[in-house]
Amino acid sequence: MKKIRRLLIANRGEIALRIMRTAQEMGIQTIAIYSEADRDALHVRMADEAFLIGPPPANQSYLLGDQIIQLCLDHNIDAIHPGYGFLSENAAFTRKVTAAGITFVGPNAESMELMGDKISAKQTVKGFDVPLVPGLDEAIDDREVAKAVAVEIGFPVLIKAAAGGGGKGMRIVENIDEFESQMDRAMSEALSSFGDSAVFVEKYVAGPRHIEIQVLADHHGNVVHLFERECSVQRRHQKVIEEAPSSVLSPELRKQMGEAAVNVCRACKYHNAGTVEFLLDENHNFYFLEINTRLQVEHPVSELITGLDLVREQLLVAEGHPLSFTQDDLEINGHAVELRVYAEDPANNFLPSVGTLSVYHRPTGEGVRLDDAYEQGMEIPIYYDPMIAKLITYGPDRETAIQRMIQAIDDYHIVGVETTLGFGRYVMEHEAFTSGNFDTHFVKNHFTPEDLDRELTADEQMLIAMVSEAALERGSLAYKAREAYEARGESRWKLKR
Ligand code: MV4
Repeated sequence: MKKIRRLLIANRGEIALRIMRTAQEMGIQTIAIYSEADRDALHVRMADEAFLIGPPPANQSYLLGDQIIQLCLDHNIDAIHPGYGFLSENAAFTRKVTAAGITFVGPNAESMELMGDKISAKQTVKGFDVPLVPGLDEAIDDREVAKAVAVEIGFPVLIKAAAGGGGKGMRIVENIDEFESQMDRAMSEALSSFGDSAVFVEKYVAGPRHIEIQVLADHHGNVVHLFERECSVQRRHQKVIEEAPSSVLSPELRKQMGEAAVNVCRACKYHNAGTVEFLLDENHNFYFLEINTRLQVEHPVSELITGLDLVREQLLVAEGHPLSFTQDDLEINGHAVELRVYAEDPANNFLPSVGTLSVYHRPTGEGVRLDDAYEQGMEIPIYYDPMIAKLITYGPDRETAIQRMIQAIDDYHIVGVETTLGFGRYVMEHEAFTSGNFDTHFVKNHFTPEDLDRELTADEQMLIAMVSEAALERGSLAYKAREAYEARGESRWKLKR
């Protein structure tokens, strides 16, 4: 454990900027890496030093662990912060970093390995007072044995791939007649997707909420939780909106889930920041799913309600400091909501919509935080995640946070790509969301593209007519006219009333 003087951020985009901001506040020198697609990116400009690492594809740049380690050795760099994605949950990389004498700002390789596999995660937490979904905690390949287990658990059951993640390789089985065929499919899917046919069987929890607990553990045996985040509004396992606290947890349930999350950390000897994921069923039973061994995209909502800077805490823990507070020192203040703003078209099945940000006007105001890495005129590269920004609002209560979110969405002008801003506005005004009565099926149950509609003014309609006419006559002029129209910043999606 040693003081961090020079920190390499093995990431890009908003999270690289987010990490640099805190590191610089703490007097730590920041070193960026970048791909050829990111020569003009803000994380390169903002860092004290920056190194080109390779061509745009991540496997030729941001994922080149050995080169990144060599760069640290060559340039006297003490520590690596991996951010999220890329190398952040790669146990082999973590092990090599540590072996090279470099501080990895995150948990150790052993807890990543134990928790990376769903079956070993279940086995690890056994005996640590962590509630699990009824079912198996071992891989099974005998269909008859598996069927008997399913009957015992009771249908519907869920067959999951041991190596699976993000919902891949899961099969719901409604009744015994479908069991064998679904098990065969699950196993061949698991083999082709993960190179491992191991599956296990669990009770299917219908209509669950996804509640996760932020945890923080130092190297001196102190583990605390920073309460929950509600992440049920997601689409195909991609989170869209997160908030803290959840509107359905009683103080008693919050305490129980927090303690279970701390127990998960103790079970795998966890260090640094992590997130323990739970399912919460309609009767408010909760079940451990997995632990994400990284700083998460949605960490800002926890920062806003606790007043902590999670990156600062991560760096202090990595330097070997004990946590400077106990569980009893922590309390929830206010309410925070986050919207992930993606360059995706909600009207077109959320297809990526990359291009140049011809207009980029950021919202400001009381209780508004925007974590982004773009400026007007920049291009969104096709090589990486199409997230443009995280729009986070905070207020003394949930209603205020939601109202501020709606206002901030209206003040946020993005032209040049389609975005999920209008979709976010739709959710913020939806009765199921405002009442707090929603689950992981919210988007599927409540959203169709027809819910979004453009509100066009008379002169916009006129302009479109002119543009269309010109388009018929001469191509390039039409393009210019369209650009002029878009530059007015009025092509945002709005809620149909
Ligand atoms: C479940 C479940 C219902 N019952 N397990 C999806 C991702 C993976 N980490 C676990 N997932 C689920 N596991 C049982 N026994 C429902 C889901 C699930 C889900 C979980 C969290 C957030 C969104 C989800 C969307 C669909 C299904």
